[in-house]
Amino acid sequence: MSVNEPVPTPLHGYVGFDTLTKQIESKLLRRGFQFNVMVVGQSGLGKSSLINTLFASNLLSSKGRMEPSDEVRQTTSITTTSHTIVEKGVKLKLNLIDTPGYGDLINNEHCWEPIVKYIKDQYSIYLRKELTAVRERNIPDTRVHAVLFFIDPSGHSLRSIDIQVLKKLGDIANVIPVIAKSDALTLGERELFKKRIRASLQSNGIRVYPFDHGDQDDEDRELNSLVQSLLPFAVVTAEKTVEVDGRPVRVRQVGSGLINVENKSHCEFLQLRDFMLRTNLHDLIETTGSMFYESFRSKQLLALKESSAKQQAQQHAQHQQAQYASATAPSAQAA
Ligand SMILES: Nc1nc2c(ncn2[C@@H]2O[C@H](COP(=O)(O)OP(=O)(O)O)[C@@H](O)[C@H]2O)c(=O)[nH]1
Ligand SMILES: [Mg+2]
Repeated sequence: MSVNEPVPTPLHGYVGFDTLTKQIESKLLRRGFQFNVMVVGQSGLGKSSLINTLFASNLLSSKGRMEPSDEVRQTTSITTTSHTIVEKGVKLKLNLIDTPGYGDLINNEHCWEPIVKYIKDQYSIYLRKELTAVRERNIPDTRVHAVLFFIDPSGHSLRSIDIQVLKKLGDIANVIPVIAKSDALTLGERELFKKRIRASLQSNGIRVYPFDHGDQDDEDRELNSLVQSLLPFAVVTAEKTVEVDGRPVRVRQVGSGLINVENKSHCEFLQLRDFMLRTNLHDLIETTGSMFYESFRSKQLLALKESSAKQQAQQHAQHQQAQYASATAPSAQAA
């Protein structure tokens, strides 16, 4: 045994450090958790409805709830709403970032710019706070932990604008693609569409969440490959709750039938929710900090270092020039 290796020593009485995990838990519970989700996709694809169905609350207003006389709402700027939801004592502070207007126009050439800017701005804000001399103990986290990307249920393939945007977003955040309003497709069409989308993501080198990274064990990787083979989640959102056998069931009326959105054979809403909230919520938050923010941070700091080195070299050259000029000036020569 090397000198540095600690020797397992038996305890002769109860010390109490087994409460460490409880101490951490109660501190975390008091503080709560921050989770920031962005939704990206054309108007009317059910972004607001999916957020409301995911968190089983009425968090974002959906067009479906507006009066028929209301004119079509098309916000073009990014809007953020904050909510706190509590489940069995666990407090989740939610920031919901809506990007209405994405891809709605005929010319969508630059429609992603505000979205990419928003994501990078949050990294930048966090970095500035982190670099101040007197740092806050808990820096408020507005970094986007998950981007739900809504694909039109056309049944054909991804639009070229979507490919471009997915590429850009996949490099800077955790992107989870979903097929919106998948009740528009038959099960066969849905499978074919999903297959085509996966092929398109792969051939375009688009990285979507989940992906393998160094911090994972075999179990994580197994879950990743299972979810990767399921992407994108074909979702249907709920519009009402009905009672079936005395139990509330969240459904959507389609034609004369009802779709139970929590039935795995009807759609993949449940798979998405379980994956996003029950198994990978912590990993989404963690990878945003340890991978995407870290990469932004190192690029920024490197650029800062380079520009200050350049500035120093410039100052040095100016200083030398000034010295040479004063040494060769007529007054200096005369003296
Ligand atoms: N058929 C169908 N309609 C949906 C679904 N999700 C939402 N909708 C409807 O689509 C309309 C627009 O939904 P909304 O959530 O406001 O879309 P957003 O503009 O993307 O936020 C509303 O009338 C919803 O009821 C779905 O899964 N299937
Ligand atoms: Mg909306």
